[in-house]
Amino acid sequence: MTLQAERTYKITDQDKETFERDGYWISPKLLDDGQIERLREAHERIWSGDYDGDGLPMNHYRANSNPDALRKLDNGWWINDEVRRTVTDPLIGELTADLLQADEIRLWHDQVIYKPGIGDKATAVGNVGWHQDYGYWQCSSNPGMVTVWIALQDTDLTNGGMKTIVGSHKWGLIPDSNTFFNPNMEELRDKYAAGRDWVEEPCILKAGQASFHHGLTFHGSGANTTTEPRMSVVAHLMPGGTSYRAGVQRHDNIRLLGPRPQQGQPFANAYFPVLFQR
Ligand SMILES: O=C(O)CCC(=O)C(=O)O
Repeated sequence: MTLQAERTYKITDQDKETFERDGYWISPKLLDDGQIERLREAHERIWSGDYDGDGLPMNHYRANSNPDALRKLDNGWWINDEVRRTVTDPLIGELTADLLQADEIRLWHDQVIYKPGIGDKATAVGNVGWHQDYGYWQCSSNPGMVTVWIALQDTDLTNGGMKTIVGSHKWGLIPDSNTFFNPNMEELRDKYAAGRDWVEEPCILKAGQASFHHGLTFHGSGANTTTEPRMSVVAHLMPGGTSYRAGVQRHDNIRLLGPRPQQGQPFANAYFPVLFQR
């Protein structure tokens, strides 16, 4: 029996407690089967270079030409209408606003991520190293942004699902935690876990479910040992009023503020669309 999408779901006190205690919360199924299928087709189109409109994504990354390597791009919403519909979905915005008790939610940027299935090959090129998202986003005033990771197939550890470190959002920003692209999970765990309570929890999701994690929550993912790809669309969301912190760290979003960004300038133009406002 397929699950129904819960398009009218409201955050409960218990959901909020879970998010605040653990640093992440798993939603019910938010996307219906038609939308999941369209997003899977969007992946196929995107990876073959078939874009909506005449533009390009903000970034396109592939570790190397190895077909087993992780593929991802940032700001798929610039080049695919279905990704745009998903990462600007008012429901995702409202759930995030309720988790954060914020009045407005905007898109910081998105990611389209494809992790090939490698079966029993011994390679780490599909891994996502343990990291904190805010390790990349220190040019923003708010470490408490939220990443919404949406599964486009049932996802668990066999197909390289994410793991989160329970409660790690309470550790603050750990130096040099921008290690998404370091596939050596053991080395990173040893570095970050030292003297801390390191509890790994798998994010087990049905297709159309999402995990919402805090910008300081450590997370990463290992090999996809199946023979099918693991596909996802990810919306990184920020509360309204999130602004530029000058002189800390480079990020491609800074240039979207214009040629002379100013300390304290809100990320609040058309590159950062509003998903939800009270
Ligand atoms: O797709 C993954 O395994 C990790 C993605 C991630 O780091 C993120 O969405 O913040």
